[in-house]
Amino acid sequence: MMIPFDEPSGPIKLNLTSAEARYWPHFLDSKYAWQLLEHLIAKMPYRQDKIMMFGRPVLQPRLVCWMADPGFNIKYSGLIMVPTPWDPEVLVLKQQVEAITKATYNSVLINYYRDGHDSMGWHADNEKELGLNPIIASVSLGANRKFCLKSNHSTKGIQTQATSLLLEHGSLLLMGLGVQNHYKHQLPKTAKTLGTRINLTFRKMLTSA
Ligand SMILES: O=C(O)CCC(=O)C(=O)O
Ligand SMILES: [Mn+2]
Repeated sequence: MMIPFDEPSGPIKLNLTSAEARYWPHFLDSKYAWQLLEHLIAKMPYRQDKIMMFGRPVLQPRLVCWMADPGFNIKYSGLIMVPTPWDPEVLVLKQQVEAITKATYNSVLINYYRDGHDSMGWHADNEKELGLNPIIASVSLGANRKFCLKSNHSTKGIQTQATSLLLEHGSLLLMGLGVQNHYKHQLPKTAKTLGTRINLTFRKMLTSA
């Protein structure tokens, strides 16, 4: 696969309180990003686990693949996942993400949303294995999806409104200092007819789960 050297424009600074986030809409060349999506759909070992919802086991509304340096397990929805070894294409992507975000990562959670019914609920990536101030870099491929952020704090007793951002094909969102500490995020379901999307969140695990 060709390595894209498309000069990415941006970034756009998100207007958040006590948190830093930046968004590069055209991080990857579009054609390369479609090829990468096809590769990740065909070649990665995904799993779909059952989680408890209202006391019943239900399948998670997406497929996942955990890839990391050897020995870095993740605890995810109460399950321990052992990493699959680095895929060479994902390693190239990791290096590009590291160069543009000026940070290093040793793991990535790959989420595969088959269509608009697949989703991820409100959460923060604040597991203790990520340390006190996680920096997470999120690359999106395929269908454009709405991503929502809401503050954990209220102003004068009024809960601040959630903000949303369209995560576009080939984009990069950097969730920097404060985002996991002060905000929650989600990728809501949608009734719109949407195609497949893959999101990769690059993380730096300080210890293994
Ligand atoms: O799919 C997305 O854009 C969000 C993924 C996410 O929040 C996560 O992997 O923790
Ligand atoms: Mn997350």
